[in-house]
Order: sequence, then C-alpha cells, then structure tokens
Amino acid sequence: MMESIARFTRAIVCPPADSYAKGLTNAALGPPDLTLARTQHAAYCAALQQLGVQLTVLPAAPAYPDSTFVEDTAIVTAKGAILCRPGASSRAGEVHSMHAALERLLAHDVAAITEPGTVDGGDICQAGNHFFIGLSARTNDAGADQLGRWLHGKGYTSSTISIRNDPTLLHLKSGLTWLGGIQLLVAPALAQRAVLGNNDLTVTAPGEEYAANAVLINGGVLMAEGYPETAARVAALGHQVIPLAMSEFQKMDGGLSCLSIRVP
Ligand code: CIR
Repeated sequence: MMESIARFTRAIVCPPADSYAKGLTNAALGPPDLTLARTQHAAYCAALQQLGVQLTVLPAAPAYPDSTFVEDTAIVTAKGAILCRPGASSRAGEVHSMHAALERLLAHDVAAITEPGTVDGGDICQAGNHFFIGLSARTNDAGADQLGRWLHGKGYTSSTISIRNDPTLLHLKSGLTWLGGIQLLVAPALAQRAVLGNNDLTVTAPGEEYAANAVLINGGVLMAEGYPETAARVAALGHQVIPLAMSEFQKMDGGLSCLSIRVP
C-alpha cells in the first residue's frame, strides 16, 4: 500500500551565490538576473514556511555556482539519508556542506554513494514507499545500483527509468512529479513509459513541459507560474496549487524541486 501524502517538517535551501550565472546550463534562455533569482528564491522559501516547513539555510557558496540546486546533493527519507555523488565534476564539492548540515539535523547516520557511482538527487523521485531512479547523463548505472540496494535495505522498493535518449530532460524529475497515492504529473516524454503504467498520469499541456517539475508538500503543490492549463489539471485533482516565479532558475536548467531538500 502506497503512502498517499508527503509531509515534511524541514527543508534545506541555499540561496544563489554571486557566481550563479557561471553554472551549468543548456537552456539557451539567456543569462540569469541574480537579483531576480534571489527574489524568486526568497518567495520559494516563504512558500515553504507558509506550508509549515522550518528552513535550514546553507550559506551561499560562490565556489559552486550551481549550489542553489541543493536537491542534487542528497536524498533524505523518513528512514535515513544518503549523500549523492553528483555526475557533473564542477558540482562534486557541493556535498560537503550538505553532509555537515545533515549530520547536524538528523539523528541517524548519513550513507553515501561512492565511486564509481554517480547520482544526482534530481533523478530520484519518491512516490510513497517506491522510488523511481532516473538513469541520465548525471546518474550512472553503478550509482543507481548502489542507491537501489540502500533503499531496499530500508524497506523501500525502486525501479529505474532511462532518460539518456531524451535531450529535453536533464533529470528524471524535470519530467516527473509524485502527486500522492498513484497520481503522477508527467511531461509527454515520459507518458508512455511502461514502468509508470500502474499509475494515474496527468500529462502537462502542450508547450508547458517545464510545469512537470513540481513539489507536493504538506497539502500544497508548488508549481512554476505561467503554465495555466497544467495548473488547472493539477487543481482538478483536488490539489492546492501554489504558483511561484521560476524564470531565473529555468535559465540554469533548474526547477522547483531542485531548490530544496525536504526532510520528513
Ligand atoms: C545543473 O546543470 O546541474 C544545474 N545547472 C541545474 C540542476 C537542476 N537540478 C535538478 O533538476 N535537480
């Protein structure tokens, strides 16, 4: 039986650093406006707080331009946490500050993906007691194997989905969000995947693929603003949609889920 809700007490975030525009991107949407990115980040943090989430704010890290995308550095579950080993070499060092934060916050030990494995947290979609693990340019087979074994040891199940042939998806969660129970929000690129077949799929509206990355948290669904048809589809499922401006993160290939690690 799947857990049908996503409840979190805390979230870890990290504001964009001065070097933010030097991060990795294929988006071709132009350089981000740092001031606006910080304003959007602050609104994201405020939305989490309004949902009853207590924030742990890591100091901005100029040595790591992509460090605001904290989600890629760890996976935190109700039964333990595991540090990722990001697939982009420029991001490898981001795990150190996350490790220290998790050691401070969590009662249990923090495991780690080890060489030769690589895993980006953006490729990992928790759906109740099941985890979808994306195989991508960032998450390799060895990393997926390590993570799968760790999850199974905790009593979770997992399955893999390759997105390696899909240039529209950086990470699995760029195109996939759990909406509770057997509800999934998906980009069209994932709508025909057999591994998702036992679920109820809500597909993003044409031209609104970016809206597939959303966050179900404490009775709300954070969604990128500007995708009205998809927001209406999610609201029609009975969800409270909370729209947030994301333009400056989209320019750096980031989405809503990337900006926090949610802690049960
Ligand atoms: C990167 O390419 O790693 C960053 N510019 C964007 C990471 C987005 N993270 C995510 O989807 N989980």
